[in-house]
Amino acid sequence: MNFKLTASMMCANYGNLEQEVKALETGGIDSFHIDIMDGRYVPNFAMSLNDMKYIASATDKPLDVHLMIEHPNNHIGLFIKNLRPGDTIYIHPEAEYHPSTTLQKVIDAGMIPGIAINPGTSVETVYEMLRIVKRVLVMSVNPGNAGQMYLPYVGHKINKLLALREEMDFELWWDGACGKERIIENAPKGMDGFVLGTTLLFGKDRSYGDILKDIRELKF
Ligand code: S6P
Ligand code: MG
Repeated sequence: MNFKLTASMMCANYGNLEQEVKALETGGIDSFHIDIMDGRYVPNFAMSLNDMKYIASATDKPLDVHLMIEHPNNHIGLFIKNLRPGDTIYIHPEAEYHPSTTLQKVIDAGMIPGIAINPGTSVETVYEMLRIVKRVLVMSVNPGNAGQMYLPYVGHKINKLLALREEMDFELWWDGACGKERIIENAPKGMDGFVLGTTLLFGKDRSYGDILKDIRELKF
């Protein structure tokens, strides 16, 4: 089945970030998910610009930058400047007065524009933006922390978004508490990718390569 896997780098071991990046690459990860937080839009500070720049310098794989910051338009240039064409930038529409203006800057820079949809945000609220973006990140936990419990009501949103994909062109990705059950349930429906954090990938006593291989060999 053709789905992608990205590693949530806020869950990585910062004692040796270079080794983490290399081990994930060798293990077959498709991209690196970078959770940028400002302590205002979400109640945490996870990764910041320097972490992102370092990981960008340490890999040729795409970066998948999830901005959990207020008014991303004020700072979007900093991120664009340090990323490559083909990298993805997700914003949270609630955090912006004019999200489509911000997304246009991402498009103009040759990057992939995305929105992240919080558990409490309905598909209808972001409907028009689905025409602009190329990726939709469905949050199945409230943004801000790794290691949270999956919120089951979010599952209903997936079917709605999959139906809308018939008329609009975007990829659908899962972020939050992603376990094997979530992949088994959603990959066959056509979900394009999954963000892997503490639930499935980090802090285990197996290599990243073994874990990623198991996921790719899941039986549906
Ligand atoms: C949450 C963030 C996510 C987490 C991811 C961690 O604010 O956007 O990307 O890092 O959910 O995975 P897990 O399996 O620990 O929930
Ligand atoms: Mg994220």
